[in-house]
Amino acid sequence: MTSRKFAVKKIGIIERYQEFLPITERTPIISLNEGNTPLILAEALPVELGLKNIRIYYKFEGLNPTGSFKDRGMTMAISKAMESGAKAVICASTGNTSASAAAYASRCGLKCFVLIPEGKIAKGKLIQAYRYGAKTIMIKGNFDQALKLVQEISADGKITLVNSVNPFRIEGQKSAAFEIVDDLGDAPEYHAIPVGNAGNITAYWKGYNEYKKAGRSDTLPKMLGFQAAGSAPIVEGKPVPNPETIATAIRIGNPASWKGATNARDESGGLIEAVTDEDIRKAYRFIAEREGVFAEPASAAAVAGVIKLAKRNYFESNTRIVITLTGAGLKDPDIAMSFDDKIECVEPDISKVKEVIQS
Ligand code: AN7
Repeated sequence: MTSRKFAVKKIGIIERYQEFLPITERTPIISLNEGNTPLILAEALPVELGLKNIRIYYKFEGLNPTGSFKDRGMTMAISKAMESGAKAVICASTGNTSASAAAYASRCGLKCFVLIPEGKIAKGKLIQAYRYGAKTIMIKGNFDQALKLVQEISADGKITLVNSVNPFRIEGQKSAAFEIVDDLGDAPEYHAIPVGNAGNITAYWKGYNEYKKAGRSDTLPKMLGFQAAGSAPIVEGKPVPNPETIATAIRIGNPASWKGATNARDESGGLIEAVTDEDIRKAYRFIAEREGVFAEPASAAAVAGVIKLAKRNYFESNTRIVITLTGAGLKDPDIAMSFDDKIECVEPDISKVKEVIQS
């Protein structure tokens, strides 16, 4: 047998951006080829909003291996956990973190425990954690309570916490900002992003700053964060004890990276505002029906935010807006099917089918 070269090189965010990441020769790279997600030019949205000379892009993180941006942080957190000899990892989650942790843990034989709020996590995410083989535990409570529990459980160091309070998560997630600058040639003028536990807005701001410092970009964007109105602690300036929103991913009342989010907002001259569930539902349908991009409701919160700001003429012309679409639409089939435009079901008869086509 002659040895052969594999045509496909494994390349995830750690290999691509290693000089910006805290890895060593001894770090085992646990990867599912995450990152390198497309920056998709919005066609319908700027027209709908009457925005001339403004380009809007969707950074579609739903195309990561487990369908959300969490994979960027998880490849780092799990690789570092393996480097340190960990045997098990744990997280609290509104769904995507648990899906990602479960996948990366399964890849390297780590035990994984996930705590999720009962009844308030999208079905696809629950199925992911469970099928990737994590020990999945439902809590009769919310995310904030679950996070407190896993922090206590991991405090003695026997089980590694992989929520975004783990700094390696933020390190990995900042790679999305690098990719955007690599694609655009510089930072955009505005970056819109949904805010839940506030790790991601913190990570992007860190990424943009590090890239600028390294001479890879000349400018920094204004960071525009959006929370759901029923779950908007940063906007209200105090924790929300019983957060509610249809965007269950960001149903978080006391974000761990609160300070990181307000720093990003203040240092960048941006803002953090709330959008209603109704606005989220509209934006969610718009990007699917008019742009061909199916993202989950939490992601649509950032689109709703850009729509809200555009309506009050917030954006300057000759600028670029990047919107992070954090997760895939297929994760939440219940929301997808919750609208009035029901799917019709008819007899297999040509006249019946034609009736529907013509209606
Ligand atoms: C699709 O999975 O917190 O502000 O436990 O899944 O960094 O928390 C998910 C968060 C936005 C908010 N969009 O990001 C979890 C979790 C989607 C998300 C957010 C989440 P952060």
